[in-house]
Amino acid sequence: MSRLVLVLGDQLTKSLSALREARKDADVVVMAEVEEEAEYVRHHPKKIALVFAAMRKFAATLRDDGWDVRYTELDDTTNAGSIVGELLRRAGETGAESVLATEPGEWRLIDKLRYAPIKTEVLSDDRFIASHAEFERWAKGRKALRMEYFYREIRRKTGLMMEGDEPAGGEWNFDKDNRKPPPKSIDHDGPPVFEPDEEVSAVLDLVEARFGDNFGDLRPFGFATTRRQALAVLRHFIEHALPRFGDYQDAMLDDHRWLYHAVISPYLNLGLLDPLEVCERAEKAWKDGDVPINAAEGFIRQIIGWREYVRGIYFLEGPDYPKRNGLGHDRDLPALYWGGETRMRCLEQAVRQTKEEAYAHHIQRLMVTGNFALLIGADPGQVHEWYLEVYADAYEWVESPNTVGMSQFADGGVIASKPYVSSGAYISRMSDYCKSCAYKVGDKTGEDACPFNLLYWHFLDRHRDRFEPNGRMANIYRNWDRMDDERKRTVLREARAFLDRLDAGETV
Ligand code: FAD
Ligand code: DLZ
Ligand code: SF4
Repeated sequence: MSRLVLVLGDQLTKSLSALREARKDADVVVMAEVEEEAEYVRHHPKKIALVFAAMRKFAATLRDDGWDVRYTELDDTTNAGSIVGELLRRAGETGAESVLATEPGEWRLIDKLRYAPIKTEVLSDDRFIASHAEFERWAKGRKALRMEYFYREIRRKTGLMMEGDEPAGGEWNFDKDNRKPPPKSIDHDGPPVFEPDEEVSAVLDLVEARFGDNFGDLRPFGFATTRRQALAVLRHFIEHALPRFGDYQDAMLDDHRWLYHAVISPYLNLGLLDPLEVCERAEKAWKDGDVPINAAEGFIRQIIGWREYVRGIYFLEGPDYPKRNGLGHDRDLPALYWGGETRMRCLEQAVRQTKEEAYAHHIQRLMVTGNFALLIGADPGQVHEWYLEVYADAYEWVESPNTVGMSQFADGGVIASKPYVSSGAYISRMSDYCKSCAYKVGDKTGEDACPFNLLYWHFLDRHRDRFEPNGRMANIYRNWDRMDDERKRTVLREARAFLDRLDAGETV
């Protein structure tokens, strides 16, 4: 009896556990573009186009390999509209009585498969370095689940950048050499751009017709849509950008949106690139003497450290995680997040880039859009939905720990030991945004004062009970207490006035 082998839109890997387990001569692969996945949030049109185009091309390579692939396009008249609906329809068509699947990256879909009215075997997704069991073992009994210690375990497990039992270069982490302010000039133009071929163009037309009203520009579209193209992006990054990746990891520049970042997260998360192969190539570049140790280690840590760690947290913490609201924040996310007018240059830049590219780098996400949302007390559920919608690399397993945990502190400190908040000084140090802003980053109060300067203290003051006992924040509260009372009152009054203007829908 044949089985159906489900391959989801972010499972585009030939060595996927379900494909490894299946029999080419007997089983039938099911892939489907469905409304339920395309509409559970209002995804950026570029993200939908990337997923559909990559799915279509992956299906073709499976057919070339001899698989019987039943592929449903979104506009097919027989499309059942959901993954489970499509499985049932294909079961009727083929006579298959069971489904073989690889665990989806989201509780929502895991539940749908669990309760599907057809026998379904779900295999673990071993495209990650740490299994759920390994992460649980590591987490068990620990007071705090800090990424750094998990990362060291994974270094030992993979042997990446290790010399015997010791970390290469004598240190686990070279961040002290990273995070320099922006350089005067950038000698890298960003990732390769792929002109849409006939197949990609057909997807773009479909997405324009069906999702053209979602936030974000569909064209120009230059993402890689095949493994071969994704590998070209990786090669280009390792050769041209990795050597300077560490140095300028946190920098932000008006005229250089890519800086020295890899822009490979969309491909890693779709399954077109494998995390271990990516790290091995970076390690080789360091061993060959082409890349300094701080760059190679810093890059590898993002992937085997942060990426694996946030996935571990998502599955460890359970389905309620994205709904947490540890600080009780409830302000609506302002219109500027969807391109509404703002005088704040840093936010305007981060949102414009997001709209055009479905991409912003980590510090733009964390210290500009995330920092502002946290300071104004935005509802973390809305913030979570925004991040899930607007980035091409956004899937709940990776997006929600970064947003709800790292950025909004809404998980009560599972991920972050203190909230990622800053005044304008940090943004000014790490970017050139403030130079062309209507506000003055040097002004702490007054009409032109940078809103981050006001909101920073307002946030700390209103959450004093929660954060004062945190030893890592004691100095900050001491600084606040040292300010004279009149100045403190002015800061808080002006911050409140700013929030009132925001709530009234005025341009800020
Ligand atoms: P680089 O800076 O070149 O880093 C290399 C790789 O490391 C990335 O491709 C990515 O796979 C991995 N990586 C780096 N940081 C993280 C991290 N914190 N968590 C997981 N992987 C990481 N990343 C996503 O893949 N999907 C998301 O939906 C997502 N949402 C985020 C939301 C917020 C609020 C924040 C602060 C971060 C989020 N990140 C997310 C993490 C990070 O911003 C992106 O992985 C990174 O910007 C991708 O661009 P890049 O490939 O150029 O990364
Ligand atoms: C993101 C996405 C979109 C937009 N569309 C589809 C789709 O039509 N069919 C599909 O199989 N997968 C899609 N995906 C990816 C899924 O939403 C993803 O598998 C889950 O969110 C779990 O990570
Ligand atoms: Fe952003 Fe403030 Fe700088 Fe303007 S002055 S760009 S609002 S940090």
